[in-house]
Amino acid sequence: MNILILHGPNLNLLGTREPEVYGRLTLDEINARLEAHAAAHGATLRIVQSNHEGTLIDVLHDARGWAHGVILNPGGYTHTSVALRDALSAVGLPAIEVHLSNIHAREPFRHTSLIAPVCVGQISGLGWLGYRLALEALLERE
Ligand code: CA2
Repeated sequence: MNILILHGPNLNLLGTREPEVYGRLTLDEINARLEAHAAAHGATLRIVQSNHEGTLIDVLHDARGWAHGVILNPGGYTHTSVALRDALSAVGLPAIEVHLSNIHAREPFRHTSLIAPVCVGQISGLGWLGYRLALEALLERE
């Protein structure tokens, strides 16, 4: 099973600031844990981080050709990007939205996700573990 993991804007800064909100792990450390979990379950990951909306959309379009599922943390685009939602909807792959922090316990502008309605589900507030749980969920689906 091939899975795309997509990290949105500013997530490359993980581990450098705001550990009380986003945890202490760097993005590379999170990715290494996910790679280890995937390998143990015979799954292949492609992991991409981008700070650019268009790049995230291009990567989603490309995933149509090879991925069986998508795990994405759209970062701030969660709350603003109709274009990213349209792209995810267009590719038609099962997707799980992940947030490190609990977006529903934060500022009101973070309570709405434009992406969640085109996902199988959303995991929010469980830190890096949310990604692993999303991976487990996608692996169970097939
Ligand atoms: O909780 C999440 O995972 C978010 O997707 C993170 C986004 C935020 O805009 C969403 O509302 C919730 C922000 C990512 C910023 O990442 C940073 C990491 C370290 C230091 C500063 C920012």
